[in-house]
Amino acid sequence: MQYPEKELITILKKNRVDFTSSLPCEKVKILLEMIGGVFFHVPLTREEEGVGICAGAALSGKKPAMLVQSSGIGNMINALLSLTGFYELPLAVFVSRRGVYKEQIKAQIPMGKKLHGILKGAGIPYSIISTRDNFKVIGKKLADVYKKNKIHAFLLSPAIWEVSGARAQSTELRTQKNKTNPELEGIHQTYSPKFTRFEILNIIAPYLDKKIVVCNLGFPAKELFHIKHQPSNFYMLGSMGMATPIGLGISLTTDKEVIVIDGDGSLLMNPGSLATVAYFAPQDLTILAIDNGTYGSTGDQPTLTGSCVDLEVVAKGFGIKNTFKAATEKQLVDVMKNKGKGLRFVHALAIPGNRDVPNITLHHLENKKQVQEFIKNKHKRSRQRVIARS
Ligand SMILES: Cc1ncc(C[n+]2csc(CCOP(=O)(O)OP(=O)(O)O)c2C)c(N)n1
Repeated sequence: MQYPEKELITILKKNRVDFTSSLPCEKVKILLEMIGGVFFHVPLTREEEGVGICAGAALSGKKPAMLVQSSGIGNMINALLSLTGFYELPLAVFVSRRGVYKEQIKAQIPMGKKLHGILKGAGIPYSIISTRDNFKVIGKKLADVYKKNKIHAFLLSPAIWEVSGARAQSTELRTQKNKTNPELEGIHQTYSPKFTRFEILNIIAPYLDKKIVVCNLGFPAKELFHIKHQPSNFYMLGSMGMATPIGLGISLTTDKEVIVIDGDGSLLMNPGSLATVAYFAPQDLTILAIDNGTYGSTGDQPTLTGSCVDLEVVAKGFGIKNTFKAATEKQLVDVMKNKGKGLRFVHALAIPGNRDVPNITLHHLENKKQVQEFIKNKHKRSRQRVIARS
């Protein structure tokens, strides 16, 4: 049995990496778990934040390394150039490269394919690590990173982890653990939620009927598609953190009710969007944050809502006046049923866990077309109503 995760950690240790930070990708969930156990590790809310934290650590003489998904490079590039590169600080970036090898999620392809070009254009050197055999190059490049104060990206193919014995063992353990002990503290402990995201979606599904629904990426979108597809559902497949901004954009430009189904990890990646929402306070927008205290879609790595953050307080702090907590079926139904006009933030507390549903079969451009047509027809009808009344 092979354990590529352990081999990589040994290389990091040999090169005296002593500070790590990460934002999860499903493909490297075992490696992430191990890194957290071995090194000083900062779990991030956004990849860009890690560039700053690692720069600070490098100023104190540490040897930092990050582990992120290829999409996360998009969030990091400015800070990599204008901070790490500009001040000649060291940073090793391990990238879980998506979109090029047996990729099931089509939205990963644009960033995955363009990654070379983006790094080349930015002048950031990189090594392609397609198999364990390529691990040989990592040690030498790492030594350079810390000796010469350089950035280097290591593009890790998902093929490396396919052969890992640790992956199968850990998935089994995790499934057992989630059923019994979600290990959440803070606000989750106070409210003791009972439902998973899938169960919450099932409870609220009747109240989504014919509303414009913008749904968070990953399992939330897949589960909603499975439970209740309708032409007015917009499913995100990538662009983590954009559910609430997309909902706001629609809400500002239509007179129809919009419901955003967002997640704790995604809201923490881009919390400023709640401030923008509060400022504009659209007439008919509900943000339903399903907070399972984890990055559920990538293997249940804890987010900070599982310990110190209360998203309802965050929303209130940004200026959203109408906020609710919902942890029971009655609370969920009441809040979805009793819809007054205006902006609402619903903090739906959940336990971790995903339902094993198939991928979305609807083509993303067909999805876009259906939503656009729904919005256009609704507009036409409401304009006709106005004309009829006058
Ligand atoms: C920029 C970026 N970083 C990381 C990912 C990988 N990723 C996809 S879904 C997800 C978790 C989202 O968590 P949350 O919003 O809490 O929703 P949940 O899956 O828990 O319902 C992550 C980290 C990504 N798609 N894009």
